[in-house]
Amino acid sequence: IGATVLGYPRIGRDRELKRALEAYWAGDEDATHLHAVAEATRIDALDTMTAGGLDSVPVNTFSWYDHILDTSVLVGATPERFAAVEPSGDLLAGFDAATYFAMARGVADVPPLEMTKWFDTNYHYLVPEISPDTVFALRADKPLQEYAEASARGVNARPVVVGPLTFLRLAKAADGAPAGFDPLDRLDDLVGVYAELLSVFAEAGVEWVQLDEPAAVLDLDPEELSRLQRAYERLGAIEGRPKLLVSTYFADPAGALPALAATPIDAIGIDIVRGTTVAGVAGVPGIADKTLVLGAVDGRNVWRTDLRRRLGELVPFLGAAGAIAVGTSCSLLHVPYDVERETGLPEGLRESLAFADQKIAEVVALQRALTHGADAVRATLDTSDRAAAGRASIPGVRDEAVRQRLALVDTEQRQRPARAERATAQAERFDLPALPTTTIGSFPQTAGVRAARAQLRAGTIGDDEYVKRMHAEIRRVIDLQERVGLDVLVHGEPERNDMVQYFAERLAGYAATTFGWVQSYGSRCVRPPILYGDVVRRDPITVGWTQYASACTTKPVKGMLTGPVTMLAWSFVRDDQPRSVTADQVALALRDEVADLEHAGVGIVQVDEPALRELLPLHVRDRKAYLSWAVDAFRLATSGVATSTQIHTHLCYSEFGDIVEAIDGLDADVTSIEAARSRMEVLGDLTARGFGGKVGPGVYDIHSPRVPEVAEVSALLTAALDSVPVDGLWVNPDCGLKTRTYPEVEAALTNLVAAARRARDAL
Ligand code: THG
Ligand code: ZN
Repeated sequence: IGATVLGYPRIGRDRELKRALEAYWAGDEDATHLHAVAEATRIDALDTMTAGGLDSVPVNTFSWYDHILDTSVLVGATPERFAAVEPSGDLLAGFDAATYFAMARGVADVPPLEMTKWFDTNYHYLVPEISPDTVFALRADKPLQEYAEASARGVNARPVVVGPLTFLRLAKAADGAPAGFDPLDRLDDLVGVYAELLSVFAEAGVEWVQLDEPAAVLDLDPEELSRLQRAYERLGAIEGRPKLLVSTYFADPAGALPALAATPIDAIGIDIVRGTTVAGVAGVPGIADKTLVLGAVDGRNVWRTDLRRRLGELVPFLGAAGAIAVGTSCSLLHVPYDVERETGLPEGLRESLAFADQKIAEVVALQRALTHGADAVRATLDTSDRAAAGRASIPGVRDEAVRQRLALVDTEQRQRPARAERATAQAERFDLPALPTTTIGSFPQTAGVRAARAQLRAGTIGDDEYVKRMHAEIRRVIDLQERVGLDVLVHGEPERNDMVQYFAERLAGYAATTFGWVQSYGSRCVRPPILYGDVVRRDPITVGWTQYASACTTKPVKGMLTGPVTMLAWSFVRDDQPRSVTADQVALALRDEVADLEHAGVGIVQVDEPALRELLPLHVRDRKAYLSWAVDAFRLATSGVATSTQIHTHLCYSEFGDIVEAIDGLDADVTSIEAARSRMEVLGDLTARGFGGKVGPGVYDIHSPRVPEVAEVSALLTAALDSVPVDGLWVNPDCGLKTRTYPEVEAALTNLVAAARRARDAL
């Protein structure tokens, strides 16, 4: 295989594909335009990877929306309800475009596939739905077309497809499947389709195929491991098949390695950035006959690889395997395209970074060094040495004051008085009714608000005008909340676009990129900031806005902050110190912000941790340590306040099974969670495990434009009161209201308050 990457960005260097998709969906452009833009991003990827010197180039890593959705299409697992979608007549590699995008986004009466996070990344995939009756059938047009497109350009192309174990492991049982049905029960049937796919590839002249099996790194049980082994024994046995690379990534695949090595596949991909060493590989029966594609260049982060050090880690593998090839740790989907364009970074930082294009060069250099010796790439290694040595002296990487402060932090600074004591003091202070009503923080982002931010950035309006417009919006949000009768108000966050970006731009130690977009889902992208140095908050960030809102009302206004774990999860984080230290630095900055809010008279502060669960390690054995530092950082941020100051937190999901104790450990006074879609089932989980704080289970599903009726909200409140004592229950929507419209929000909140009042009257 030689030098390779496991995948490449696909949204376009200037998000061309995003714009083309949105124009197509809006009906402003036709399919011809979408196809032209899609082709241009694929050709750019092929040309860049080829010119960069890769020996083997991945294809079928493009997607119009999501590569797991593409796999559902590939194997014929389109749920039946999409048969009701009116075909558009436009085709995406032979598949109807309207049906494809309905699976992604839904249409009236046909809900889309569920979306969830891809392992521990910030990428979201569309969950396949599998039932005992799913009729798998191969539809290989897309990978074949992309292979042909690359081959026609003389590219040594390697089709990449999500493997059968991962596909089924990430799938959910379709509605109506019998209780106890596990999508993995269909593995044998599905492998039949993959067998056919391999034959089709062979006919097309494909030499190597990459089957992605990140699920192989999970803690699989013996039954799952033997299913994995059987699947690859079968695929490996196919006569005349292309060579097979099974790539694992995101964690150490130790558990699955013997199963994979025992099969006739040709190569195994291993992510050595996440810690697999030669000791974990050498001696595994069968491994000496395999090619190992070693993920030596980090596909999840943006730091330049210390090539000499990494080379030292690669060399010992030469004796352990049949052959070794150098790759990225995972697809480059998770990093931006090109750091050379980032001319606005702090002094010295760019030289320490590598985005996708730079990572291609790193892989090529490592492969050359392995094949021809370090001298063959001496100049490259020297440059890498200088960058590695220079990183510590980038201005802002070290701030001695922060380090000293952190060194003096003791457990008392992470500890508040007992919950009961706080509850009493807070009840006296706030005089709230039973079942208090509030929102999660953000209100609709109007065109006016977005225009004001853009104009401030462009310099067409000044600070005074900007503040005036934001104040007008805050006043309108406060008026709306008073009108509908909410009890605890918010300022609505008109000044924030992406909350992580907003705080990062105001904290030393963080840098923002200009073109560093990364796909989050479909056409949606984020621009993760780069946390490169010690984190320092120089001035208050949110106090002015919250104070203004407080002055507009006699009701309590809640301050809104983003927690330390989320500030890490949605950024590219320095890898030169443990994340726990970095999280504590962010926590200290937040602690100061919380203190300033408190001094300004803000008695309720919400610190959101929507990403707490996302960073949960894939191996169960690593989870305790993670949750311990994550909880500690939150507590450091929030424990500096008076007993009568009320701390809220918000978590954006409803599956708490693994982390209830940790959520309890955050020790917030009030925790709001998603619950409407699961009809409050999640509360059983919480209370069964002795969750201590007050809870605000969402009673309004903000992910849908539907306005819930009073009776619906009432029913949810009644269900909630089955598990939560009446003095422990808050009433709020599921999540922020940023993506909704004002008419929807006002109607929904009016009904929410009406339902809360009815429930109070009935007490
Ligand atoms: N911020 C960050 N990461 C996130 C979320 C977030 N990850 C999880 C979840 N929320 C992802 N959700 C979204 C929702 C909307 C958008 C991106 C991720 C989005 N992005 C704009 C777009 O693509 O048009 C660009 C935003 C911008 O201009 O900055 O709409 O909230 N960090
Ligand atoms: Zn949320």
